Formats: sequence, structure tokens, C-alpha cells
Amino acid sequence: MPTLITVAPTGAETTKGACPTLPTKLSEVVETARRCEAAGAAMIHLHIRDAEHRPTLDLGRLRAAVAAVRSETDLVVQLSTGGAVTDSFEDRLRVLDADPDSCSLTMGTVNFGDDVFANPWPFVTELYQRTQELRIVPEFELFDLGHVAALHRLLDTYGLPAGGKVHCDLVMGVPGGMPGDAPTLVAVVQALPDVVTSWSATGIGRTTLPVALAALSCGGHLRVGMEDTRSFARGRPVRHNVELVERAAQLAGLAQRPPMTTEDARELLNVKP
Ligand code: KMH
Ligand code: ZN
Repeated sequence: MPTLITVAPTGAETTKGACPTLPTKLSEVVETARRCEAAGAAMIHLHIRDAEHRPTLDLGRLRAAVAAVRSETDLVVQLSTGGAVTDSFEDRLRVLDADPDSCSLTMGTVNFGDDVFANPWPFVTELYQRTQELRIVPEFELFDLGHVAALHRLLDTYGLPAGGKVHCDLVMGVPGGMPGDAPTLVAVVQALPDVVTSWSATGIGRTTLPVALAALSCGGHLRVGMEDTRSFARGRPVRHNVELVERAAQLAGLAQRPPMTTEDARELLNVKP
């Protein structure tokens, strides 16, 4: 099975001041998307920024970003509905009106460093039902084993997602969430509902490589990017997201699971044409 590589280039937490190479302008996001596609990425997980480089869920900017990435690449476009920890549920629900191929959907509340990333059950279910109505394929974000239990409950109660495929992403190593190591990854994968058709994993910070290697060896896919790590190696900052995608593609190749094409990714997730 080839490897789906998702690039998460920007996130909502890192400031441009702290990391000037972070793609925050639309032109930088598009340039990043093109280079990462050429290096083996098939999906992009997008957070966008305003003119002052601050995270925003402005619908006009979201629509412009979706359109720009679509016109310049064939990447599957996934918008974050997680946003920043300060974003309202209302704004996070409205993200779907930008009509992405896919959206992230976090399966529960989690401590997030010094903050709380709030995802109460009524919000999760409302967001999920909107994805079903709008035929947007959710990626279920799992920050903890309890989120897997919530995923069982969601699918049992509301049925399968748009397109019928069930794709998850294990977000590991967040301070407050599950640790980013192989035993934890195996425990989560073993607990996934039988209807899950694919899953990827990402390790935050120094857990990036252990998580990627464990995911590949367990049949999973990879998410990499400056949303999740700004360090390529000890003392060596990431200069461009493409470095992380290139390394993921190398690891996938070594595992005899080379990067998946965008066409194959569309089929894997069954996003609408
Ligand atoms: N920025 C985090 C609070 C997602 O994109 O859905 C949430 C996050 C998850 O990044
Ligand atoms: Zn995100």
C-alpha cells in the first residue's frame, strides 16, 4: 500500500515573528503546496492567517485559499476546523462553507500545552452532521485514546461519513494528549473501529520521527509539516516544509511504501469529484 503524505504547513500556534519561514501569506502557502506536491504530498491540511499573520477563520480568506491551492495543485484540500484554541464553535462550523474536499474533526477536548482545545460532544456531532450534509470527507483527529471511544460512539450513532470511507489521524505528543511513541500508537490502532479504512499519524516536536517510523511499520500513513514540528534535527530548524515532505517520502520509500499520488488519495478518501 503506497503512503498518503499529508502536509500541515502552517498551523495556528507558531507566530511569524518566531518563525519567519512559516508560510502565512497566500502566496507562500501556494508555493509550499506546489513544492510539497512535487516532493510526494497528496493532501494539504490548511490553517490560514490574516494580513498580520494571525490565525483567522475568515470565510473569504478560506475560500480564496481553497481556490488558489486547487488552481495550482491537485492536492486534496483539507481545511482545519480546529482553528486556534481561541476560535468560537460558530466560526469553526462555518469553515465548511468554504467547501474543502476534507476537513479535520477532532473527537474530543484535550489539554493543549497551557491551553484547552475544546471539542464538546454537541459540537462534534453538529460538525459531523454538517460534513454529511455537505459531502465533505472528515479526517477524525485523535489526540488521545478516549477520542477513539468517542469515534466508536459517533459512528454508531450517526453512521458513516460522506463517501463511506473512515480516515483518522493520530496526533501524538501534544503536551496534554497521548505520548508520541510506538506502544501508544499500537494501542490506539488496535482500538480503532473496524470500519476505519485508513489512518495517518503525526508526532509533535521530537516525537515526529518515532511516530512516523511506527506508523509506516503498522500500515499507516504520514502527516508532516511545520504545524507539528519546527525542528528538523536537534539544533537544526526546518527551513521549508518541503524538507519534511522529502524526508517522509524517503522513509516511505525505504518501507517499500512510496508516496501515493493525488489521484490515489482521492480514491482512498473518496472525496467528491
Ligand atoms: N490548532 C489546534 C488548537 C485541527 O487542525 O483540526 C487545533 C488543530 C487541530 O490544529
Ligand atoms: Zn491543524
